[in-house]
Amino acid sequence: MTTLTPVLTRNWDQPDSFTLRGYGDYAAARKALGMDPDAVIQAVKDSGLRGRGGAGFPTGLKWGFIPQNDGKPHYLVVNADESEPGTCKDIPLMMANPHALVEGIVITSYAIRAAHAFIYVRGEVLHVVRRLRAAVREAYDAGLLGTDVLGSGFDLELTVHTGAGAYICGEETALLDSLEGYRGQPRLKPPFPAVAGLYACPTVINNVESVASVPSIVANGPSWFSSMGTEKSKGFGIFSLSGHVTRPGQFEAPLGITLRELLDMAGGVRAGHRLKFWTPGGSSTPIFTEEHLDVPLDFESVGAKGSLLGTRALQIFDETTCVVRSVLRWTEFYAHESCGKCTPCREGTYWLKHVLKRLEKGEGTEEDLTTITDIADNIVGRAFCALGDGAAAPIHSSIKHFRDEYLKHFEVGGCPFDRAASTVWE
Ligand code: L3W
Repeated sequence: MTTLTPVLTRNWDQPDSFTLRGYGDYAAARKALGMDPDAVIQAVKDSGLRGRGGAGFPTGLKWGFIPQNDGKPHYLVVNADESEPGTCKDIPLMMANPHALVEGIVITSYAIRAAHAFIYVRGEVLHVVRRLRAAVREAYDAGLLGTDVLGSGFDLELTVHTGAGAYICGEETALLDSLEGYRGQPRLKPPFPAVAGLYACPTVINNVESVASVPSIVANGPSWFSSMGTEKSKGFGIFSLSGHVTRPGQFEAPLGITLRELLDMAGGVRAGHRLKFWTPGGSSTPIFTEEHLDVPLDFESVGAKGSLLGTRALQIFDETTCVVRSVLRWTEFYAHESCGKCTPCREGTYWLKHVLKRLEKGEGTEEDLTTITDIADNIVGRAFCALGDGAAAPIHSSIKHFRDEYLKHFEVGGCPFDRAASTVWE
């Protein structure tokens, strides 16, 4: 039986967890600042930490891409634009434990030789913005940021920048455009940000949870971190359980834990109901069903079953949920959030939304299933960024697992679910 591994969530229930006094004395940053920056990068490489924002790219490898002695400024940008439907880990982390992030920023910036770091956070989450700014102020006052950090000779400025609330700005290059003051739209890659990022300078962009995990790696050593998790998916991560679950919330556990185990800890699917479908990593990842309850939640195992670990946003739906309506809701989100830069995503999400609306009302035909599959097929791999592929994920997977439920909508001429009574459709 896998157990929880509270590291980032360790002090979340303490009333002063978000203050410097409640957090600690930045012992990991003190240790890192006494090391050679390359040794810090090597430690993160050895730990096996992979990006916690969705793609799982090796963090130490990404840091190692930053060219040295190039005469250009280097930047660290923390992607705190959490907005994927179901994803709710970075916001509670920044609320309860902002100093883990700030300490991670000090260490990461030192390793990649950056003198200026940014946290790009969603502007709507004003409570988080205030919490971050208070933590940053505390860190400056304590000599943990600014000139000559902790007497090491290393200088670091940290800016908290608020976005205006567009999902696309969580895509790393759109985020950079937004941070530079332009409309947030993805850039063509390569060049990757590690070569030409913010202001065309070498830039590391990491997710909040990735950076916040770094102090524990420096403090405890890479082998401590790599002793947890699976062969290729090392360490721990925050799994967010939401939806039809008895005790929703964030569960920090080694990668490779299963939904069955997590549900046991969360009190199971809400009383009197059973699991129908779920997302392993947010709405951009193909849906799973009951047959996937024992799939280890690591990058490889989830991938082998046709989905993605993504942000470990486990949205749980019981048998009272209409899968067609859920997919329609997600698709409306993607159509609204498509930035419009590329045709497959802009037009594809628009048409998916309209055909799905017809299907959900029971006014469609079986041919419409072919149409939405065709539209989704023409988005995957053809869109400028991952938003398009994400929009297609629930379409393909819901038709694969729940084709009969789509057909039932035409047969009864409407949605067969009684939403008000939340009854079971048989
Ligand atoms: C230098 C190379 N750098 C890759 C870097 C690249 C990026 C990272 C991963 O998508 C996923 C997406 C969503 N030289 C490099 C290189 N890099 N090759 O590595 O890159 P990539 O392209 O694999 O992924 P991505 O575009 O960063 C992220 C999925 O996450 N997702 C969404 C999550 C949403 C949130 C949120 O709301 N905050 O996290 C959920 O599944 O679909 O597949 O840094 O530059 N040769």
